[in-house]
Amino acid sequence: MDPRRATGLAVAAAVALLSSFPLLLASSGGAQASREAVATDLAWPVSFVFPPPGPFPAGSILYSERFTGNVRLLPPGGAPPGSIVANTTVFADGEEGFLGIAVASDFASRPYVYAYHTYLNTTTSGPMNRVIRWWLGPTAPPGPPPKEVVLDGIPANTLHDGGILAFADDGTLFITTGDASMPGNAQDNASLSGKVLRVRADGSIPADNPIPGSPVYTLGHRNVFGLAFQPATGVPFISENGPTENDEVNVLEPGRNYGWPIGTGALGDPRFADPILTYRSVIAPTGIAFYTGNGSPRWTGSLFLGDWNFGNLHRLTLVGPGYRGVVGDEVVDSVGFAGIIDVEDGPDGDLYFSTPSAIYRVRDSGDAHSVDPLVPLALAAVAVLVAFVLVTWLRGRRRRRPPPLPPAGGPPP
Ligand SMILES: [Ca+2]
Repeated sequence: MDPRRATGLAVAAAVALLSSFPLLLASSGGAQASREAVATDLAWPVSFVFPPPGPFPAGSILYSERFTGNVRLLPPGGAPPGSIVANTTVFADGEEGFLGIAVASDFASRPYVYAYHTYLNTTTSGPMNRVIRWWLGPTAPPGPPPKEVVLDGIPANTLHDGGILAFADDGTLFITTGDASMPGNAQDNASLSGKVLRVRADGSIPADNPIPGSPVYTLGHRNVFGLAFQPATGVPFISENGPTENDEVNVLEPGRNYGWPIGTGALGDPRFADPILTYRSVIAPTGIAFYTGNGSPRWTGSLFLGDWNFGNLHRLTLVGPGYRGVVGDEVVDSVGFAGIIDVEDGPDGDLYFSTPSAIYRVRDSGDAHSVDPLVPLALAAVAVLVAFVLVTWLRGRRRRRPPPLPPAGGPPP
């Protein structure tokens, strides 16, 4: 090899290694957030909400307990686990149980708490998921809060039960479901499996749903544990769990098909809506929330996403029309495996998340970078060393090369 070409190759290798630093920085994580426990020793707070002030003091948290069927109230500064304000009988196996909880923006005047839970259906003698609501306002006569069924008949299974609830700005309730281990049902609009559903607060079907008379809003989902509305546009975003690859973040458009089980990730097929972000190696994404507070100004407008497999809290920076361009994905906090379940934007300007045993408050610690400054220096040293070894080796090879052979075809002179 020509020595100038060899040197050029070595330099190119070093430059390639060095140029990967911004990527390493962008995808690395660490303690960019400071974390404070709000409540510990909790029993699986799968979902929590901050109800608007009214029936409960400002800053109160209502949360679901996955195995007990309890809704608990944790007032600000109150002792965990808080008091039981409602209960339903749950069937809990695998991913089943008491999952989602939600309140509408008119909670102060209409104090309904909504819940998504698995129960044992006596007609089918099997588990089923449904959405119920309790009235937490004054009751007469006194007793447990009155309970109503909002939407029933959502297939349940040990795996893939979805179960996240959230109200849109227009007062409609969005409900995420899973494919309940029957992947084909995600493509069948007659089934409530593998969908995102939209109903009115009383469970009736909005007149402007994409399929007349049906709660189906989008189809082709495998299992959805995260749902949040972009604050400027009101458009719903979801996180979605892939099988052994391709976890997704999707922007929901009414009536669109998100591909499962025909394919996952960006399919580039006009029949399907592509995700705005795909994790090729699965992280098991859970709760998502847009941060609107001012306690951590650098975070304002970002979409936060929790994951189960690593317990990482991701901050996604979104740009462009409809906030569909993901230009940053930083891990700002991490609690390890059996990680984050719900992520919520707090009314006090801070961000919150839950784990199987706790609810935490997190805030931007103000660190410029979450990466140890020694990491880029060490990588630069490695790049220089690689270049040096490569050049030295190629020069050595050139010196050891035997003298040129005489031209073929005749005896030596
Ligand atoms: Ca998809």
